[in-house]
Amino acid sequence: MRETDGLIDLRSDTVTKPTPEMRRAMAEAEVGDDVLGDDPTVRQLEELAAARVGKEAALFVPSGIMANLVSLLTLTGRHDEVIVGDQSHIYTSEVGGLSLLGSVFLHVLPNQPDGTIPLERLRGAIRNQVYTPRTRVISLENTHNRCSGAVLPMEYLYAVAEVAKANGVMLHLDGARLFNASVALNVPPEEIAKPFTVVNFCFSKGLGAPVGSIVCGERAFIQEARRTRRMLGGGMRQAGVLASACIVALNTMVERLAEDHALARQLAEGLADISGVQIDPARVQTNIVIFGIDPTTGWDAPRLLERLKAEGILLSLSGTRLRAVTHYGITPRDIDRTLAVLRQILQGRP
Ligand code: TLP
Repeated sequence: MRETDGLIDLRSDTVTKPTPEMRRAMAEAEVGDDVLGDDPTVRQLEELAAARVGKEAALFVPSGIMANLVSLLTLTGRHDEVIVGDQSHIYTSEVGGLSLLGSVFLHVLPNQPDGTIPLERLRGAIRNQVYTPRTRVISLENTHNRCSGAVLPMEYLYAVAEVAKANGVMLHLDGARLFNASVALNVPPEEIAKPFTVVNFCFSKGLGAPVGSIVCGERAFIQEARRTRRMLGGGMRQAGVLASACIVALNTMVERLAEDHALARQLAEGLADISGVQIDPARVQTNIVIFGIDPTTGWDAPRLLERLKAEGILLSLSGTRLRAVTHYGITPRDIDRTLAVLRQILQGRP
């Protein structure tokens, strides 16, 4: 496994660099103008991705945010609303784009620490009166980034699907890290995707591709989604150069996600042993570790972040807490060093 160029970069699994096999595939990719439908490598990726999640068709897009936008703008219209969790990436980190671009309301319900939204809250929130917006979609996130990479239980997905069906509402999955959920549960991705009308996932996170996400659903939906992507300026020309790396990601980088999960577990358990760190290691199921700092240590998250940076260890903030994400290129030694440095800092004076 590769060392991370001196730095231990745990800011995100988006920091991964393409593998040698990806770089070779990119150099040799057969390409065409994808906006004109001419890129054979993009076609191949879309077919492969659709099959992997058990949907009819798929559409390659530049980013996870665009995947969410394309999915939800295509499913909704003016006066509609989408139910999302208050910790969802869509609500916390996408600049309100769906409302801004689509005149679509976000109906925000509290996420539980395990990433779910209670069923009774969902049922109670669905509305379609002449004086209300019309609930069109419930959007879930799996794994759940800000809930420490929580995996939504399969029974929960099916229960939400029933609520949605009973109320004529569609179901969308922000599956940016769908394959982390699949590996953690040992459940094939198509089973996780099954209850959802539309599913999107990212190649550029734990799967290590440099760029790219994908939207998957029924063929007629994907045709419409192509129009939405065009509107957003997301049509790409010789995109096979990127899609080729995504194909390698799907074919070679899924099973190794288990290594990231093991490292995250090692980190979470080590952190639980450091006085001043607030963490429930049982919450860590995949590759995201989120932890608080007891203020009586004299430290807070932003200052600790800076101090760690000076030691060559990069973390990020998740609200008022710290976040470490494991990924391709991170080694058990990196985790040991991160724990040792943190222990030293928190035991010393700020
Ligand atoms: N998440 C990024 C940051 O924006 C926080 C990260 O480092 O984790 N859905 C989910 C669940 C995500 O975590 C992210 C990115 C996205 C969508 C957006 O993906 P991109 O960055 O490709 O637009």
